[in-house]
Amino acid sequence: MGILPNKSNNRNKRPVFGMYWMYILIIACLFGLYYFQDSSQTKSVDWTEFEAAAKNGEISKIEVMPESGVAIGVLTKEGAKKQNLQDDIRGVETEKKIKTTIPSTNKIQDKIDSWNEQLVAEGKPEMSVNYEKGSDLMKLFWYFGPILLMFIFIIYLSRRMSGGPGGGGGGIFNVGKSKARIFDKDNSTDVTFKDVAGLAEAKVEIEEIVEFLKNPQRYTELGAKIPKGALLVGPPGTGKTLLAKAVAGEAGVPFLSLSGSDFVEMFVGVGAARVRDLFKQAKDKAPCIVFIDEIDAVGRARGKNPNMGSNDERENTLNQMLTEMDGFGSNNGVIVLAATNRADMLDKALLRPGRFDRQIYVDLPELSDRVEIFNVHLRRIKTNSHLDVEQLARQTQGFSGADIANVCNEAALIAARNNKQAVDWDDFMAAIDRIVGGLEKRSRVITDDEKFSIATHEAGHATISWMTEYGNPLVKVTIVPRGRALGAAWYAPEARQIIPTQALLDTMCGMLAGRAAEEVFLGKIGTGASDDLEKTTKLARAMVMMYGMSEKLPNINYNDSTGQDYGFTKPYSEETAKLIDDEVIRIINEQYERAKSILREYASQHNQIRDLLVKKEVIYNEDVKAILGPRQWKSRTDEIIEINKKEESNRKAIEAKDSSSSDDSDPGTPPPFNKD
Ligand code: NHX
Ligand code: ZN
Repeated sequence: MGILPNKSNNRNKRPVFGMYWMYILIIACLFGLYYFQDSSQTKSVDWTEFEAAAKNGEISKIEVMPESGVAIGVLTKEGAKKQNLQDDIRGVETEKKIKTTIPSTNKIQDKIDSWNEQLVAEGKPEMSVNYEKGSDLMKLFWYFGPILLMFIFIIYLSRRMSGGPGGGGGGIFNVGKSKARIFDKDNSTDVTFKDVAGLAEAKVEIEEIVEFLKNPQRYTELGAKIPKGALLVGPPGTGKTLLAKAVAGEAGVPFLSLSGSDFVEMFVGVGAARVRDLFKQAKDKAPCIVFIDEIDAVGRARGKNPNMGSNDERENTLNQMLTEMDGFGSNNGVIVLAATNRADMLDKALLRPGRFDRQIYVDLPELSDRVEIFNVHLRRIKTNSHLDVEQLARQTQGFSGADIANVCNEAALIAARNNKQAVDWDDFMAAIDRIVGGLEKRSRVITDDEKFSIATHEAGHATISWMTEYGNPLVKVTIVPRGRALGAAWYAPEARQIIPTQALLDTMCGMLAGRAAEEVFLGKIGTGASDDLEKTTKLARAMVMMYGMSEKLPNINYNDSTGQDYGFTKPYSEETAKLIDDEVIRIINEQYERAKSILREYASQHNQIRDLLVKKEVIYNEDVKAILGPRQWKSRTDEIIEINKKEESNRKAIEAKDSSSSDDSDPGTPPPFNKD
């Protein structure tokens, strides 16, 4: 994976080579500077001249470098005058020196000593001697060492940036190159459409894109234009990237994959340069597919007020992308796929015809899809032979494909931890609990008193959800601490296409039931219900502001689905704000009172559930059923399963009929015309 083909490899190397010349140039300049900026003037003299100067007291200091056999004398003012070195460079007072080669290094100290004796005798100041170990070269090193180290560090950094998986376009001097990873014949993904479970409709659409690339003439002959781009939209983990990978695996054309955030860099203009480079690369390789994951990183709607300014760079990148997509003709075989989970936040210009004109929705998997997804992941896992996959799918309402993969893996881990031969139902249940609720914390110390309150709270949830029409079907109730929660009632939420008002009210009633039970049966309330209250309040607010379901503000939606903030200005008046608040409070109060009255009505059953909870810590749907009796209302999930079964048997019946009757008559022949 991630190996770039030769062509772009060459392209990436050239600038790096050029850089070496630049480094050399810079180093040469520094050397030059060293020689010019040396603040001393040095004159080379022969030994006799040097000796004369020393004896005359014209030297104040001698530096001896025994290794190179050089002695340098720092001249006094008079000495400098004598040597004609008195000119100061640019008015800066500098040290003037004379330099000579020493005839015999080992006798130099004796010589200097004798000169000094003579100077002292004449009443002149002594010369100080300084032996320097290093040669000129050593000095140079001390001077340039730090700079050199810095350069090595920079080179190392730029090397590292260009390295790593994907390799392409790295290095601080290659910022303008696109970072696309390329999959082609030599290194393709081994994902195919078979690995994509569920997503039936999305698969059809995307298979058509593969068709466009494989035989474009079929479409162009009829005058159809081949679309330039398709947007995969859906919540995280639903398999957008997987779909794209499957396209790569199936199409048999090169596939350039990169993420929207790859365009983002701190330097100005880099994003746009990368977009340009990407499309250039794509055109070279046409027919091919470009896949941009998380396109919202660049494609978010451009700001309305330009003086904000902070996102200029992203806008440039987006503009460049729009231009590029307009720029290439529709029939040159480049199709751009992009994935996002927030299509509503994307700039409208990206979505107009000629750019990403097709949107492929990749939704959370439905029940039957989840069965398929489970089957795909269970292929790799050694499971107990009688694992009920359908039941697993029922218990994972609202899970994405990635979540299901996680469940399967977690279940296998749990089974392995317990030294099991195969992964069984309990492991899957534990895995689901773990993923939804976090780690179990049996070590948390809970007093009997607290246990009683927790059980009261949870039994309240259980009772209400059982006794309301739209209450979610209960799976189990537990008072074993898990994650941040001390106890929980677990439901298998029902996937409804349309949610009636009453369903929202019942849900709120169920969420308030914990607090209500505390009030009714304990006579005091605690802090624990904060999360319940938060969810309830959000739901009540959504009812008023989003669904237009309140009495005083019916049919009004103040929700902004484009994701752009109103900032400080609200689209409604102060009076309306007050009305909203009043309605939210009214709805919550009503449901709270309702919860309390239901709890009072079923007080004995509630108390039975509570006591059972205290005793067993975990109770299941059947236990609650034994106390409260079977629910009056039909579960929608059951209905769906019935519908699915009916459809399946219908299909089978038709198939059987087709295969038996296909020889007898040709159903494709239209009935003969009747001439009057
Ligand atoms: C605390 N936790 O924070 C303790 C440890 C009322 C019996 N002092 O409503 O556990 O009080 O029906 C996600 C999930 C906060 C976010 C659970 C944020 C729990 C849970 C506080 C049961 N079950 N409350 C519940 C609970 C608590 C809390 C959460 C969260 C309790 C209640 C937590
Ligand atoms: Zn609760």
